[in-house]
Amino acid sequence: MAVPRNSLRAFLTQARASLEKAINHHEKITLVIGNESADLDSITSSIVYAYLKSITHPAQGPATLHVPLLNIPKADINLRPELLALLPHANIEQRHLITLDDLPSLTNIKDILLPATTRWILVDHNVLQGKLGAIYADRVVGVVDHHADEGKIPNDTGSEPRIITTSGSCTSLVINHCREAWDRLSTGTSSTGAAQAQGDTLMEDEALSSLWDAQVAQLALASVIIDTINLQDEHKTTEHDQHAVTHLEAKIHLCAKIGSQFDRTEFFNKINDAKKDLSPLTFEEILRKDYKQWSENGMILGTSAVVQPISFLKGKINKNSDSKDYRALLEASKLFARERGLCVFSIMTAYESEHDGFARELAVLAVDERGLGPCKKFLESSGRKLQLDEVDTDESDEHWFHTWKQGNISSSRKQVAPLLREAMSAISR
Ligand SMILES: [Mn+2]
Repeated sequence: MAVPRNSLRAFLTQARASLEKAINHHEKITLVIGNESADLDSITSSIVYAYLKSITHPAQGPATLHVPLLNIPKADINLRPELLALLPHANIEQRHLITLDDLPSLTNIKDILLPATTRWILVDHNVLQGKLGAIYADRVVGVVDHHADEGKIPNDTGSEPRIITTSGSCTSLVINHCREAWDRLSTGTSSTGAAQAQGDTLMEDEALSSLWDAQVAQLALASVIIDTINLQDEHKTTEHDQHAVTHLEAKIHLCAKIGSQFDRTEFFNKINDAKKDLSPLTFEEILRKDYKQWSENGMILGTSAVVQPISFLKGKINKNSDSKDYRALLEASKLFARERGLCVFSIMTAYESEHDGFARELAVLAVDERGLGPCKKFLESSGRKLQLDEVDTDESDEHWFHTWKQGNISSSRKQVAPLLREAMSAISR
């Protein structure tokens, strides 16, 4: 389907219509999906990739409409205040986002959205997980990711990218991959009949397209600067991120309307403040907000990344009682983990501490007996590497639960989850 150059808002409306058509008439469809934690990076990677790929032409042939799919139900959008704060900058609203709720029910999806009619591009992960993975993993045709390569995507992806490399933000890799084609569009003769601005004023094509570009650029930039702490985090920031920021800022400044008042630090503070504000969320919602799970050796590992310290979580649960007591946290975590059939559950916090600056903590729970061996193994093999410093310990008969200060602050879930998975796969069943 040919896609005219258009605003992100108009594009998302068209993408939704195209998905509906594919579902109702078994038409071919290309989907771009981020990982199931659906953090800001996954969401902007899929939207920006889909948008830019849809409006730019590959070397041969016309552009293909790509549908960006958020890997969460619609209700979970509300767990992401940083996304809600960002959407107005891209002139889009919650209702424009396409989520798992827009797919047919998972029980009969394969009869409606026939695997053979679908193509999938993975961004911000490189293995399609869960039920979608069970049905559509063979239909993955390309990937852009910054996690460890799990070797599931063929080496030759033909005309689609196979980019898996270290960077602070996956969105940076998306931008750098698409920027040439995007630039060609801006300098080329790309104007379309879509130059009718809202409010019925006909704007000059160039002013309009630079506004659209600046809106998309802000959407992308937010993830890059959130994931690299405005390029200040030396452990995470790479050249890819720096190049992407330079490019995106230039796009923003090309638009007089947005560029004249744009300040990157101010923008970072705004989105980051929204991200850290967990006050409206319940304990369970906080754990769901940035959640990932893996199957390993017949066991399931669940992990929640949280941007406030464990003391904050204890306060959420304990409310009026002693907020130092870990037992309520243990019980509430166990409940969350059991609902998901987990053997091992981990909470990883990262936050700004008043006294020590940036800090991390780790909590690990063996949810049932099977989880016990892997948990012990993990502590034995990775405790020193992560510089784990004991805070709470419960190794009574029914529990194995620890919380630690994590001295090694450069290890995020990207590093810690593989260590847990290694321990799980090393245990003989
Ligand atoms: Mn990411």
